[in-house]
Amino acid sequence: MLSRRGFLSAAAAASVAGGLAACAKKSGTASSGSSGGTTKQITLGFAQTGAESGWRVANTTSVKDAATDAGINLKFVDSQSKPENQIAAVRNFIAQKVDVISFSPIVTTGWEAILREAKNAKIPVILTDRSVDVSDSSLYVTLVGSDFEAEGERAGHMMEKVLQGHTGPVNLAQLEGTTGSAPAIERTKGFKKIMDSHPEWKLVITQSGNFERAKGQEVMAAFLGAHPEINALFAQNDDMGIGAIQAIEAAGKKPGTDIKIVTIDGIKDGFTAMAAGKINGICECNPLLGPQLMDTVKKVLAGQTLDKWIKTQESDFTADQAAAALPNRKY
Ligand code: GZL
Repeated sequence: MLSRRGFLSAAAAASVAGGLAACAKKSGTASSGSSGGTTKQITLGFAQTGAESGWRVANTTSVKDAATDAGINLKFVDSQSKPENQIAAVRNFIAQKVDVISFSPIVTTGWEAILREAKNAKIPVILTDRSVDVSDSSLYVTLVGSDFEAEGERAGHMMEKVLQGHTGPVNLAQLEGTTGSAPAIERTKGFKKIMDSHPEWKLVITQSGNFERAKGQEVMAAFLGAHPEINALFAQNDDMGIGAIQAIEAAGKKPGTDIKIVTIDGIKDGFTAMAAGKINGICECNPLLGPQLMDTVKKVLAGQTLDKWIKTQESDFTADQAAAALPNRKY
């Protein structure tokens, strides 16, 4: 199985090496549901992961609002965080002969068969947010989303910044996202690169909090029971970090002071916690992918050749920037 980075560079090489025909095919120049790009309204089938976090709720709003603005008929399914539901939704879109299918895969594996069914039905697939591990790069046209490994590295550098002036051992805890999901796999990988460059950092414990606030609180409480020496936390999304704050305070410690905290996403609640000094740094992961997705849908149906990965732009914020940034946060 190719890694995401290896897989994408192979796909890019393939297209550069004269695979334009393949790209045209990948870009889904025609679809069984379209009438050759005339005035027929585009129908997009979108299978969302669920509503596990503030990030996901903002992402859903962005997709729905952008479909309305673009005049695209959106068939939206909430997969309730169950991969089997998501696959069933995609199969249903195929049966309905939608023009394009898009989804944010809950986990990276298990997609080969259903993506082949979509390809055989000549319905182009656009991934948003998260990627899949497949051996055949033509099974989807492109991914519109963030570079999660880079986000993990950014979080590592943010932790370096936050720990400046810290003396003594660094006893790290990590709250991972949904097991088997691209963001969890790749953020862990990116953060580890930076962590491994610091012999004085020790990862005392790591476990999934499933990107959920309540689970983050539950797991962090267990962490602190087993390792009271923890003095730094990397939470792979704001919601788990906010849950962890509740556990840290329940243990009689000061989040942001006794335990330095770095998270990823940048939702309003994360900025509010950071403005209160309870989170020390946030690496943004932009959920507002709707407009980019609708633009990509139209380009695919117009037969345009697209890059295999359309990356989203995002920034990093430290606690001193939180109060000023908060009023401008869009999600
Ligand atoms: C990242 C996205 C992750 C967010 C979480 O792009 O897949 O899933 O970081 C969300 O908040 O649940």
